[in-house]
Amino acid sequence: MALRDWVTRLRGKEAPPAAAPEATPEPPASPAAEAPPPAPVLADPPAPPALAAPAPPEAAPAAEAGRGGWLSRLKAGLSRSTTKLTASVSAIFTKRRLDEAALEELEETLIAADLGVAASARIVEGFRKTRFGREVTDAEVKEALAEEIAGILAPVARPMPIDPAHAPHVVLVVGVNGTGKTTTIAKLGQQYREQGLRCAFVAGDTFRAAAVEQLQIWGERTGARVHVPAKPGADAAGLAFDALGAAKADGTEVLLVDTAGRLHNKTALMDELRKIVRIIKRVDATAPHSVLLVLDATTGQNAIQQAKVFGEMVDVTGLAVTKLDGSAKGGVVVALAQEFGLPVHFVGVGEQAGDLRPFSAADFALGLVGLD
Ligand SMILES: Nc1nc2c(ncn2[C@@H]2O[C@H](COP(=O)(O)OP(=O)(O)O)[C@@H](O)[C@H]2O)c(=O)[nH]1
Ligand SMILES: [Mg+2]
Repeated sequence: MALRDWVTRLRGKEAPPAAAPEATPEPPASPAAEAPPPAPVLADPPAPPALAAPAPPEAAPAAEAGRGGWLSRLKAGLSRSTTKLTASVSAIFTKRRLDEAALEELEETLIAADLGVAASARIVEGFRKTRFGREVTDAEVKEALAEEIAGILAPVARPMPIDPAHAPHVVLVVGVNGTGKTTTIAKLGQQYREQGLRCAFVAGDTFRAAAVEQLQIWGERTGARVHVPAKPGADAAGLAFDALGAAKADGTEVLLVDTAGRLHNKTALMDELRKIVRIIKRVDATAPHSVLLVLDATTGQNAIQQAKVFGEMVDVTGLAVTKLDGSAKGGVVVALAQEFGLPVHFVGVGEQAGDLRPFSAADFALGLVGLD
């Protein structure tokens, strides 16, 4: 099948990006959405936030301009990962028969590009079945590689379902310090607000004053109520309990709960996260409705380790993979998909509010191997 055909087919098969509930109208495609003004860097709050709608969802017909911008940013972001992979592929396959030695080299290249042992073996197996013994060019290999990678990613490219009927839908955001939890919450808060949802934040990383302040500033800007600890180090579970009670009373539709990420004290962190979940359930037995694990793509195999550890602590329902801009280890997303099969809800490709995007398997696979 021609590359274009399967990309189209694949995009068609993918679930649509996380969207506002049916009752909520799409944000208007303002001209600003096509040429976004400089948006604020979330970690550096003084600049006012760009309140222009984010690029419209990929499926929307009017989305082409926004889509192009997003794609080029993803590609630019992935370029360091891409170079690592494609240089080796080109070196191995310059009009060469796809024999055992070539397959072995390919497998090593994929492992070196952080795709993980299992995914690399699966991809090479696909090559063995369909192309063994044939003479191939590096261009053909890249296309086939993109197809195999997209096949691994497609099942996990799923939006994070938000059901405001939970009143509120509670999202517990977990992950190691520095991966981008607070930033991701701020970005989500802004995006949900633009979709017309009423959001509130819980500054549950109570020991870090900067995290509390960061959320307070973003709360002011996005109109989200921010539940802050009475004093530094206050009990995060108690804070979450009070916040959920207040959210039920004031009609909040999405409650985003920040948490601590001190992995060096694993037992204490596990106790803290489990306590938050337990206490939240006293207010709403169905909560938390989403447990979003934030992973930093620049950490490569550490992200795999973190997914394991956090998976033991709490019932992670999906992933956000941040810092894909400038990571040379973007291939780790393939390893995550193969190993855990958890939905990848979002990818982060920058520090601005619009830089948190739904994950598209086809775009990511093409970007990773450097194809348009
Ligand atoms: N380049 C880039 N930086 C990011 C991204 N997501 C978060 N950051 C930055 O990573 C740093 C840590 O983020 P923060 O949200 O404070 O992490 P937390 O400790 O998990 O809450 C901040 O400087 C963020 O601006 C991303 O997708 N790309
Ligand atoms: Mg934080």
